[in-house]
Amino acid sequence: MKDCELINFKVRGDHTGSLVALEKGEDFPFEIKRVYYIWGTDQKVIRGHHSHRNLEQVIVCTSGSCDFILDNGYCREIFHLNSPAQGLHIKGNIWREFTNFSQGCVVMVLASEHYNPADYIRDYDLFLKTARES
Ligand code: T46
Repeated sequence: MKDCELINFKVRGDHTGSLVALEKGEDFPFEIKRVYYIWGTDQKVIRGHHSHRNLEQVIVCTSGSCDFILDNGYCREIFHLNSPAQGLHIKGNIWREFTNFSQGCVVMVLASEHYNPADYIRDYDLFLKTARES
């Protein structure tokens, strides 16, 4: 799906364990202005239910697994995240829902902008209208 892709991070480390470093300009698509993380969500809960007007994010499941259901207004695609060495890059107006959280799942999100409630589109019909106009 356009504007949504999985990024494979370069994994460093040695026999003591693995390490991923994310630096602006080096294997990372934008300047990070905000980091947040989500944990303690029950398996069947569905989070998200929104899109963003002007935000890029890279989403990493640093522990456990979960499913991201992305919708561009025409089709839906499910991304199963289960590796700290992969990030789901989302840019543009993409409706997202995420669910199927494993025990101990931690989702870390790297965002291109500061938190701004006005950037959210939380009405699905409005999302469809804006997605199909662009
Ligand atoms: C997204 C998905 C993947 C803040 O105060 N600051 C923040 O930076 C964020 C992201 C949230 N909040 C507050 C707003 C709510 O009171 O935290 C509470 C939960 O946020 P929300 O219901 O938006 O959480 P999710 O899991 O539905 O969505 C979040 C992000 O908001 C969203 O941008 O793409 O994770």
